[in-house]
Amino acid sequence: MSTSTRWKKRPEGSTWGDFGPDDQLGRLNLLTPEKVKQGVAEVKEGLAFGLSLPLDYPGGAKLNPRRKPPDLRPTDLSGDPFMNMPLRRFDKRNTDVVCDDQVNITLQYSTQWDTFAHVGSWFDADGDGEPEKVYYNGFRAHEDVLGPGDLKLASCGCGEGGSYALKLGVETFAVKAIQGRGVLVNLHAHIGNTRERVGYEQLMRILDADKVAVEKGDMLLFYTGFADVILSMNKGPDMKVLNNACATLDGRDEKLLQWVTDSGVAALIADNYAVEAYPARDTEGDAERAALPLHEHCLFKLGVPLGELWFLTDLATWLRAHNRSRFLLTAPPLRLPGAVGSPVTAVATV
Ligand code: UVW
Repeated sequence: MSTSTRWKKRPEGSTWGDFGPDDQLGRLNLLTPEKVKQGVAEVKEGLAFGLSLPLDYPGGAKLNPRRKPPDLRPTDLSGDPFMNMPLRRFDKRNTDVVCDDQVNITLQYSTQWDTFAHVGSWFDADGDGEPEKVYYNGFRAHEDVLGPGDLKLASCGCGEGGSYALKLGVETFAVKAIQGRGVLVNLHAHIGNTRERVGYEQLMRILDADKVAVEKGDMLLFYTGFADVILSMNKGPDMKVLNNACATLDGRDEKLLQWVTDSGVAALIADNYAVEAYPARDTEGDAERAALPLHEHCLFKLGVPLGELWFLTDLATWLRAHNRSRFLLTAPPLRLPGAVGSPVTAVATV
């Protein structure tokens, strides 16, 4: 392990270096054995809630044209699709019938984790006056996070057109496993289905009204109702409705960003598209800054993973009916080396 940082300057208000010069886990370091025990202490009924949408929702590619629904196919041996395949084809004595499939999946199409390799920034980490493309803790584009054409791609067995996060990839989250205490904020109970950008003041009012306490190392989940609207569209998302549906966090609100820093939350998760409003910018002639300020703050500066498009409805309904907000959250991503995001089938246990 190196003792010196890979940067000379760190972004103002960042945690770079605080968890060590080589850290790739950020605030997930706060998911200590103590934190897991605090989560386990919230298991009183033994009821488990699955927190994933069907991974073929939202449906189509309208929510984000780059992201396509999963394409599921049988594996195939010399042109024979392995679906309902009688193994007697290979040996007359075999009685087995076998199905075996594969998927081409956009990792951030549906319920997902964003890693710290998902969003970085132009920043002068070398202190030489020239900004470069850099990620959490000073990891570099083209050196640590590789894309098409990067020479190092060959070292990870990728073809020229491939991509591979040598550092900050989702496998680091998978090895950590991501388990601890979850705390749910029910924004939908206060805001309903109207689009509202929730800033610091409003969030504090809601936490206060619902007596929700957030402590260092908690994973914080926001139920907005957005995933319910998506589900109601039956894989035909209507962007006119979705662009104006349900609460989002206001990433432009500096006080909210400061609260994310001060609260010590280990992860931010929502049932909506990007946790924050996207695009955040809504005025012409705005100053130069991130299109996704909460992403920049969490993924680039603090090392706080973002969970998006989770299915929180059943959990939120149960918690509200039982006057509770805390639970055990278990949410490992796929252990897929080199990926910058991952589907997640999280479980909340109350
Ligand atoms: C975007 O590219 C908008 O990413 P995310 O899935 O994090 O919202």
